[in-house]
Amino acid sequence: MISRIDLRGDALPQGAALRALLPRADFDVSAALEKVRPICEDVHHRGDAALVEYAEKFDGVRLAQVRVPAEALSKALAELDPQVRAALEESIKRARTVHREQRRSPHTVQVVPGGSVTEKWVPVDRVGLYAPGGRSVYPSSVIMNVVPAQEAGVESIALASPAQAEFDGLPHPTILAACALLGIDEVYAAGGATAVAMFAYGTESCPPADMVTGPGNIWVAAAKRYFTGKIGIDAEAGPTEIAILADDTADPVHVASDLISQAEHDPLAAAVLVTDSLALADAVEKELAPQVAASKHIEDRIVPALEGRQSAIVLVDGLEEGLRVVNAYGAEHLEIQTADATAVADRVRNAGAVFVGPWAPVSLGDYCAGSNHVLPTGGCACHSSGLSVQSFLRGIHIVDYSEDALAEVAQHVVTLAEAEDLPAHGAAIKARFGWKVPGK
Ligand code: HSO
Ligand code: ZN
Repeated sequence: MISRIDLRGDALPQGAALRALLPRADFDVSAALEKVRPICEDVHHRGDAALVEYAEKFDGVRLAQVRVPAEALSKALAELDPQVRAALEESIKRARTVHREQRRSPHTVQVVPGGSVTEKWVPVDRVGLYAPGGRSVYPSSVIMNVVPAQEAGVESIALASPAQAEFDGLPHPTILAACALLGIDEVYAAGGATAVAMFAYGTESCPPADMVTGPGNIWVAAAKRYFTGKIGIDAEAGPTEIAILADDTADPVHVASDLISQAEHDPLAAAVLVTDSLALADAVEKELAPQVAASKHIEDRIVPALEGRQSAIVLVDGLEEGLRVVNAYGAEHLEIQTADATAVADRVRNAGAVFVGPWAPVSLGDYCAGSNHVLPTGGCACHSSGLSVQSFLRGIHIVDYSEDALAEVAQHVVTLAEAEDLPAHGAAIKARFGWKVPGK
């Protein structure tokens, strides 16, 4: 059911060579880009009319309007199962507790007497958040996007999620209820690339946004790539990934269930176990079969995900090698199930989020740890972070120099300007001192 990659024996290669030995899905965003380009441009030129047409084509439903009426939001909240409501509220509370601490205060550095640089943090004015709605209807992702934006102080927050035929062209009621719980009243029934284009260009019913964040399928990722440089995006999210670094102290029942938990998302989801224990590898493999058989999304997602080339059990000589492998892989989620898991986790450099020990499974982080579940995939954890308050802030330098402070450094500015053959740069200094360099 899951393949093995045996890296025992020989010395492990370095960096990219090691990465090339590790499993990963093909996620060809550039091919999808060609397909989303005309759709995005159509939304640009025809606005709401295009959104209505695409909802009919892709979601099989005729929209009465693109913007979700306020009554639909309050109705969804009123009809929400009380247990789901309580769980969403707990998830929101914990996410707020963590994200509130990520706010940043302005910071001033006195470079010289009379010369200072302050960095102030300003939230993006308006963001569009995307919550998927096809195979995956995740109110938890609404929380993971909305909470950091709100805690960052973003004033205008809109959310889009695909129209659902079974709900008369509205997004899924649990998505709407989550919005209502979070105080988001600007919601649109728009899906995939069309939603990203709606936020990027604006339409008659939706003002344009400065930034779009949120998970999604390959079409959402392609649309985000299309708009890179025009608006802010968080990341091109790919299929979800779990890597587990485990030794012979790990419980194979837990390891197997955690691998399956993320395989459940998508046939392209990746489940990777890295271990120096052949006994654990065998036990996990044995344990997978009955657990998979007892799961829900067996044939359409879990089996193809576990059997796909993106998933594997990777055998290594020891913990040191295991750490090198997981650092080269840069998983979206990395569980450490080893002796002294805290010390091992401390040595992880590349991962979207690290889950330490037997009581912190990825499912906890998906819903109720307080951490964010919008995380870098596809190895992007080697250079990027998950969604946070910081994602919605811009740091602006405020440069404040007095006449004396400028005079003191004027010669250096003029010298560097001349060295770069940019004399007008130097002239902008001299003009302030009677066309001379002060002190000369
Ligand atoms: N594991 C997914 C997020 C999610 N899980 C949503 C359940 N619902 C990507 O981090
Ligand atoms: Zn998940």
